[in-house]
Amino acid sequence: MPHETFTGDAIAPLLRQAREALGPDAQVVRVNRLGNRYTLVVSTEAEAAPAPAPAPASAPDFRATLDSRLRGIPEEPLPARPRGRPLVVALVGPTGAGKTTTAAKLAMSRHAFGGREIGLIGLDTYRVGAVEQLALWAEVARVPMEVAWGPNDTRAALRRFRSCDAVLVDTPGRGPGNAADLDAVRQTLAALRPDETHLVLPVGRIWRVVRQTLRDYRAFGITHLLASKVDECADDWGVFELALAEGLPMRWIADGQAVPDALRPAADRLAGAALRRPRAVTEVA
Ligand SMILES: Nc1nc2c(ncn2[C@@H]2O[C@H](COP(=O)(O)OP(=O)(O)OP(=O)(O)O)[C@@H](O)[C@H]2O)c(=O)[nH]1
Ligand SMILES: [Mg+2]
Repeated sequence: MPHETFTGDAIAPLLRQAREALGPDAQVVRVNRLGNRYTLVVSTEAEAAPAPAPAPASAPDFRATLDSRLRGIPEEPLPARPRGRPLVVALVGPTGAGKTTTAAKLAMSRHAFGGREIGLIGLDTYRVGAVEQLALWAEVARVPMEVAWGPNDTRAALRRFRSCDAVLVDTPGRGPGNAADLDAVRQTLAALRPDETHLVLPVGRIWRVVRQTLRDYRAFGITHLLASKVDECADDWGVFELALAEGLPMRWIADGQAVPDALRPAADRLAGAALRRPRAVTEVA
C-alpha cells in the first residue's frame, strides 16, 4: 500500500502537513513515538482488511491442554450492536494506565472495530490537556467526539452518536485517594449505561498494586480486563493468571505506545504466553 511518513515533535502540525501534501482524505494508519519524536504513516488509499493471522503451528496441542476455565478467557468476540443504539464500550483505570491511547488504538485498529462507525466520548474535564489529547486522536482517527461534563450531558452525547455502531468512552484516571472524584466519574459513566467496561490495567507494576487497583475499580462494574503496558512486563503469563483468578474475560491487550499497532487480540497473546510458560497451565488449575 503506498504511504508516506511524516516525522516531527507534535502530532497536530504533522497531521496538517500530511493533509496538505496528500489531500484532505489522507488516512493516518499508524502513529509511533520514539522519545519526543512522532512518526505518522499516512496512506491515501483505503487499506484492505488484514487476513486473519494464522494460528501458531502448535496452538491446537496447546489448546487441548487448557481446562474449561482457561478456555473461557480469550474467546471474547465483539458483541453485535444492540437494537436501536450503539454498543457502548468504556475504558476505566488508574492515572496514566493508557486509557486514552488505547481508545485511540481501538478507534483506528482494523482488528478491533474495523469497518464500523465509531464515536468517542471523553469524560476527563479535569486534567489539563485531557480534552485536547482525545480531540487530537479523534482527528487522527477521523471519528467524531463529544465531551460529557457530567451525567446530564451524556444523553446529548449519545443522541449525537445514535447512528454509530459503537461508542468508546475515555474516562479520567484518579488516584485511590480521590474517592469523591472517582465516584463522580462513576456516576457520569453509569449514565451512559456501558455494555462493556474494560479496566485498563498497567501490568508492569508490582502485583500487589495491580490486584488492589482491580479491587478499587470493581465499583465501576468492570466486565473485562484490558492489560496495558504488557511490553514492560518480563512475563506476560501472569496477566492471564490474574484474569482467570478474577473471572474477567480479555479481548484486547496493549503492548506499546504505537497507535494503533500496539493493540493485540488477547487470544493471540495468550497462545504465545502459554507456549513460553506451559507449566503455568497446571499451576492455575
Ligand atoms: N509502554 C507502554 N506505554 C503505553 C502503553 N499505553 C499507553 N502508553 C503510554 O502511557 C502514557 C500515558 O498514556 P495515556 O493514554 O495518556 O494514559 P491515560 O490512562 O489516558 O492517562 P490519564 O488520562 O492521565 O489517566 C503515554 O506516554 C502513552 O504513550 C502501552 O501499552 N505500553
Ligand atoms: Mg487519558
